[in-house]
Amino acid sequence: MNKVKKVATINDLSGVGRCSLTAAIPVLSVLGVQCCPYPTAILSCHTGFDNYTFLDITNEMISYKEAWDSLNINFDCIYSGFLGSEEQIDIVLNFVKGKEQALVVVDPVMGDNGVIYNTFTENMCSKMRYLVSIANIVTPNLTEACILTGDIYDKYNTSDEKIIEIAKKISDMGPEKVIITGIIRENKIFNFAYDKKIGEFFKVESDFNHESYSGTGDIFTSIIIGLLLNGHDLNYAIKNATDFIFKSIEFTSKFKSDSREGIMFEPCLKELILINEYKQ
Ligand code: PXL
Repeated sequence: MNKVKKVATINDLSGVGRCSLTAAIPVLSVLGVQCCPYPTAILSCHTGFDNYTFLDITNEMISYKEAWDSLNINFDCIYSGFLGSEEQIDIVLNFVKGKEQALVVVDPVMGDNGVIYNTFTENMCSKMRYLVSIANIVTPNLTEACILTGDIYDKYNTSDEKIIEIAKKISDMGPEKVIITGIIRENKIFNFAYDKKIGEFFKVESDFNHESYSGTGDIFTSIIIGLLLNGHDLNYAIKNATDFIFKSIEFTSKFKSDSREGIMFEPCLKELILINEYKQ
């Protein structure tokens, strides 16, 4: 076990838009966890912008893994996010093999608001279902949860019963902890969690200002990972990740910013230090 926990963070590097690695690196670092980037692609901005460059680095990922494996680096956690091709999902599956000690967290980045990202094919969705099945923790939004289970995305039917049913279906695929993020009900937004081991289901709510910012899912999952690796429980992690995002949105909304630029979380990062230090 590492004194400072190590997270192999498989995600893209997007120059503008505060998502993926540019969210994971600062958040994990401030939580006292080492973020070891395993990049999947390099983009000038994330894909929500009208113009961006996209350098796929699938081939580099293979030699990157081989070099890491040859050094027997001991990761406490493997965290995967945006994956650009079927081959990249296979590379992640291969990377996880033989690292049974690592907590495997999969954010199945596939779509949002009922729409699948146009880089995501049906074959990639099937492979993603397999990757989810070998994860310990998954953090889909409702769109992604429905893609995983085959349920129809219906933003008007997000009753607790429906979300519990979907979370349990995902959990039956394999993961012990399923967190479904960003369920909107009028002026509130909820994150739901189901923990199969203790049979517990809970939800955390926060105010919703009807503005959707990029990258909040990546910040959320990074906070959950940092807090869990430091020994906090899931309920505490979700409550504080939700509050942190709410406070960052509150700050961001004071300015006329482009929501694709993400939330201005930088001035709020210091709060994560206090949240992390607090032990009941
Ligand atoms: O935050 C999800 C995400 C990550 N990486 C890239 C994206 C997106 C969402 O659009 O485009 C490149």
